[in-house]
Amino acid sequence: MSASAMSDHPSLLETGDVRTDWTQAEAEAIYTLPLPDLLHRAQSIHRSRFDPTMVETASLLSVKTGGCPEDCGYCSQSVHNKTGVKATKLMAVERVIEDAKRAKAGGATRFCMGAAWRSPKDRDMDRVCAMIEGVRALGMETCVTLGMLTATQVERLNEAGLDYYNHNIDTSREYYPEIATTRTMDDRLETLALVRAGGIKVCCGGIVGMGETMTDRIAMLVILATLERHPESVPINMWNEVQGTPVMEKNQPVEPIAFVRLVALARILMPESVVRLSAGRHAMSDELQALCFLAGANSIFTGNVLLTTGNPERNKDFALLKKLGMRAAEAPVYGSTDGSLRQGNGARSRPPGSALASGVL
Ligand code: SAM
Ligand code: DTB
Ligand code: SF4
Repeated sequence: MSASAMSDHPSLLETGDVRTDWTQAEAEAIYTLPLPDLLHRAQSIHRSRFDPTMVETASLLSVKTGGCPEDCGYCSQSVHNKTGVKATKLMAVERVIEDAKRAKAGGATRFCMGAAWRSPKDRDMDRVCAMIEGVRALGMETCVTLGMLTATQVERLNEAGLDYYNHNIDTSREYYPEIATTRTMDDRLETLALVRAGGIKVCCGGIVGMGETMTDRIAMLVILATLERHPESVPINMWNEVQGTPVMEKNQPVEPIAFVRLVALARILMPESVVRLSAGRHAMSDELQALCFLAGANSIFTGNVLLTTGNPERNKDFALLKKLGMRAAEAPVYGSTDGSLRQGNGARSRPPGSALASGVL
């Protein structure tokens, strides 16, 4: 290597051991590497754990929309924001399973169900658990995002066979009070710790484009990468514009190369995690998404609606993957060979139809 920045930073030559002691300074040094060095390092790590041509496809359904008491300034579903989103009741189990069947027929391997709650009521848990059992019986991986949980609720979800719990930290500790005041970063971390201790895999990431600085974005990834165990799944959302939210006033479109750098940083800090290019793809060019895949992103949501906002048409996504010589994984993707086993739950067998990924090296 010529006199590139790599040689000035011996620690940057390391090749992707799983570490949980990252510092902000180290992360910033990686983030600011010359782009060729940054992408090379991210690709090398990505290839050491995953098939770089394979992308996981997940499908998302809002099973309970709107009317949420939390004041998250970015969200269409908060009662504090005048966004025109109509509040609905928790969906019937049968309708959810119909949707999951359609998602499976469309090739999705994971089905994620979201509810606009601060936390679920115990009386909601029976129905949510029935949804999880029904989706699992189709041979799909399950993920739910329901807000804050108690240890008993985690136990119930685990008994229902839940694979992943999504609970995002959303931004840095410093910027958090700017985007929500009815809950704190520590509340989020508490639920994440309960989920982890309960033996359910963790899906945790955040949002960029809410007026935060580059330092905040990096700090958010450092929080994730210094958890006792990295989240198995890391969704990176580009804020999807929602008229009537406070974030609309402060949002700053993220410069595309800065976004690619962030994806590469996530891949480098968390080598075995699946990094999902989540919300915001419908505003991204094919070229930007391609660069994100090169930087180590290996999961997307498919289907033209996320929870309440837009996502690219399925056909458009599959055309893009084809153009790039990439493909959707037909079985769940894991970043390590023991990824099929839950922590703290013994060697439970996988749901029918799932196998260790063709996407795993
Ligand atoms: N109420 C639960 C909670 O907040 O944990 C689950 C549903 S909430 C909508 C799930 C996640 O969606 C949020 O944590 C946030 O990261 C993401 N999100 C919400 N609105 C978004 C937007 N407009 N653009 C991008 N991501 C968004
Ligand atoms: C995540 O990180 N992104 C998804 C999923 N987890 C639940 C949600 C994106 C929501 C985008 C805004 C909406 O559609 O309302
Ligand atoms: Fe409610 Fe979740 Fe939206 Fe916050 S992000 S307002 S908790 S639905």
